[in-house]
Amino acid sequence: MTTAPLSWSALEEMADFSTDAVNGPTNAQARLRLFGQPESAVRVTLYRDNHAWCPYCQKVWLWLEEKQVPYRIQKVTMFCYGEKETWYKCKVPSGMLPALELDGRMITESDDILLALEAAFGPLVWGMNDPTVVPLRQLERLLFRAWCLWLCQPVRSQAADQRAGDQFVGVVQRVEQALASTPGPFFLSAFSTADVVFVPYVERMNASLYYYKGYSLREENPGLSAWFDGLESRSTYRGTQSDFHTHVHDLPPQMGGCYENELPQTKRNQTQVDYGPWLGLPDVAYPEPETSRVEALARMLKHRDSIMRVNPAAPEVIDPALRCALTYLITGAPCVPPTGADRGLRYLRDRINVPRDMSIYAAKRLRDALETTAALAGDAQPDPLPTRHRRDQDPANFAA
Ligand SMILES: N[C@@H](CCC(=O)N[C@@H](CS)C(=O)NCC(=O)O)C(=O)O
Repeated sequence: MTTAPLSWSALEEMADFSTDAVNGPTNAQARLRLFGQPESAVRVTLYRDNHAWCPYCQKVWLWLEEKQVPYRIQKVTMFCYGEKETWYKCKVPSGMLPALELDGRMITESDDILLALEAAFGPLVWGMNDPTVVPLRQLERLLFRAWCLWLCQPVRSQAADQRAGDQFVGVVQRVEQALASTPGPFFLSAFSTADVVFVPYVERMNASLYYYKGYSLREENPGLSAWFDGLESRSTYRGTQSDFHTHVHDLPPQMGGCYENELPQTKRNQTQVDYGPWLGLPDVAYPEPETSRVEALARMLKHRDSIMRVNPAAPEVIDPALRCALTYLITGAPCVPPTGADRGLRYLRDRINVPRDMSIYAAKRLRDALETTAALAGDAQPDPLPTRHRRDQDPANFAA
């Protein structure tokens, strides 16, 4: 049975979702984090990317959240998304992120930032220069280089791709040994700086190798699988966690290209990441919270004007079409959108960004609602996402 789209005000009434961005769980929307302390306690400003995507920013972000150091957040545009803010170039002429102001002193380079934070607030269990952490930091860089060699070199032949993959898996075996050599799921006997250092790129490796190489890092390696599960037991990590779709389409401009192989598994993985079903992908394993749909609804309603303004479909098409998708999202009743809405709904499906816009399960539910509703109108797909830049995501179009 199909239904008529709910009005915006009826949808508003159903969007009963609120969180405390300042003192509640880790989230990508906050501009201030206090952890229950007074604002006068703030000594730190983190300059990070608008898209909550930059891996080096995630490292510092997670550290601050774990240590519960009160801080402000200033968001800056990355080059491939749009124009870098002039005020930021005055502070950091290279425009690079992250940067951190600590007691009025500007620091760049994520490792130097963590060292400065450790000096001011103490280490996250074991510090960056601890003799147990240093070899793990070196192993992380080794893994990073093997990943780049596999992912970011044009595929000359399947044999060459296989060799680069074998080399990467060889380094993964060393990571597995490191994880197996301590009790618990983490790199040392408790969650620490060592884990924070691995998080950003291992999360991006998991996504990109699944999509471009047909290789499931999380599923094929028991130590890393347990490590991801351990991370997901922490609300700090969940707040910074992205999904496969976001990563695989954000990485190419940042990395100068990601190159797929021709394995049938790669094609299957790409189909699932791009067209669904999104539930069941190995980008998350903790149980879905009951609030995922209502969270997606609330986030959509907050930004609906900008979302509709940048959509390629005409306003008189995308307005009811979006209400149809949100009606399905929140009631489960299919709602047929106007003719011609399929492309516009899928344009949005491709641009939900985790965790910038919402958490991972909320995004999966919303992608599903958009795709299910689009399919009732037709099979038109939007243009493929750009791979050399992401100016379709220019934050200037979404400024409050
Ligand atoms: N070595 C630096 C690397 C930082 C870096 O590469 N940042 C990238 C983003 S991930 C950046 O700011 N690029 C400029 C831009 O995209 O605007 C660090 O550890 O902080």
